[in-house]
Amino acid sequence: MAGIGIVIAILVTLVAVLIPWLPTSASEQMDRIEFVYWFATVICIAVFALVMAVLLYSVMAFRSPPEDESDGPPIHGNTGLEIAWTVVPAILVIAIGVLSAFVLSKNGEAGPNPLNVKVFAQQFAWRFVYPDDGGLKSGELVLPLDRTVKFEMESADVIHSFWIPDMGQKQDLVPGITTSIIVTPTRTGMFSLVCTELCGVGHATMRATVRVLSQDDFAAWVKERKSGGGKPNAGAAIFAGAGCGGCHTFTPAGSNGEIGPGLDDIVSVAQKAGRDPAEFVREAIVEPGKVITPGYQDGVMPPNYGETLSPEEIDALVAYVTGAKK
Ligand code: HEC
Ligand SMILES: [Cu+2]
Repeated sequence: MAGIGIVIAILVTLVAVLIPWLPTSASEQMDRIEFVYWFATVICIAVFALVMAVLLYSVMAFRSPPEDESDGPPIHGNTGLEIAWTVVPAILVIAIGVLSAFVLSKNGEAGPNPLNVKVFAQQFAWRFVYPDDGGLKSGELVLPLDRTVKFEMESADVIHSFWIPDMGQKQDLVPGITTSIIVTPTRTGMFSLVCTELCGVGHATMRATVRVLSQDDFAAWVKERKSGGGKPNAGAAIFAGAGCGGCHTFTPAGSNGEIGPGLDDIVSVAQKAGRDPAEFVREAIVEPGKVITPGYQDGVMPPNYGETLSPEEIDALVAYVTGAKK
């Protein structure tokens, strides 16, 4: 019986270890979440192996011969066994519960000096604001390595949900309230932020890139973005800050989003349609539902840039996208 149990435990362990069920952890919080998973998985493997060993052994050892149709002997149970199979699982479940509660509370700790980042979600785009860095705006989530980040999140319309799979933590954004979540990145590189709450037709496209930089590179990025927010590149800063690059490929901005049409040839697209490029782009930004680019869906591009951006910001953006000035 012990032999069967060991074979089953080895087989199931191989399934657990050899298949990459989870992404490689990129945050302290994800490390703790993985630990809880492994803790529960080891318990599950032990219980599964024990139950299967007893079951398979019994099927083979107590098999009745084909001609035997008599009833089995009446058995009244076994008090010792029943206590054991009630108490042991109770202890295991409580252990998983206590460990989970501990990890949940640890993962909610921001520490003494977190970097604050505000997250704004709306159908179907993410925007990020860095209040500690003079209200810097970005459509890409850029984070420093090994620094705890506290996200404060708001939704402008429906319920969205913030999830960076490699970093484990997940939190809903609910209209009318501010929710928060803590992440401490432990690996540099590019990751994806996805919306995990079905929020409308564009839900599947509601993604943002997450870039984790060393602390020095992060400081350099902040500096560059702050100086880029001045007069000459105002359009570029707004393009980046409003999240346009998440959906549109635009070479001057270095963006490669593929959810909306590429904007590199926007001037000739407008001219072919017999329109003034600036007017065409302005309309596309302020009233995206008015003319839908063939092959793309209505209702994906956020409809309220006319309200969230000031008239000067829209002017700068139109000039930038049409290449009117650098
Ligand atoms: C969530 C994705 C998304 C975001 C964010 C987004 N767009 Fe769009 N955009 C689209 C889609 C999809 C279309 C095509 C459908 C349509 O015309 O509404 C589009 C169309 C356009 C067009 C017309 C293109 C053409 O070839 O006709 C322009 C110009 C444009 N967007 C500019 C912008 C700018 C500038 C921003 C940032 C302020 C922005 N978009 C943000 C998805 C997005
Ligand atoms: Cu969403």
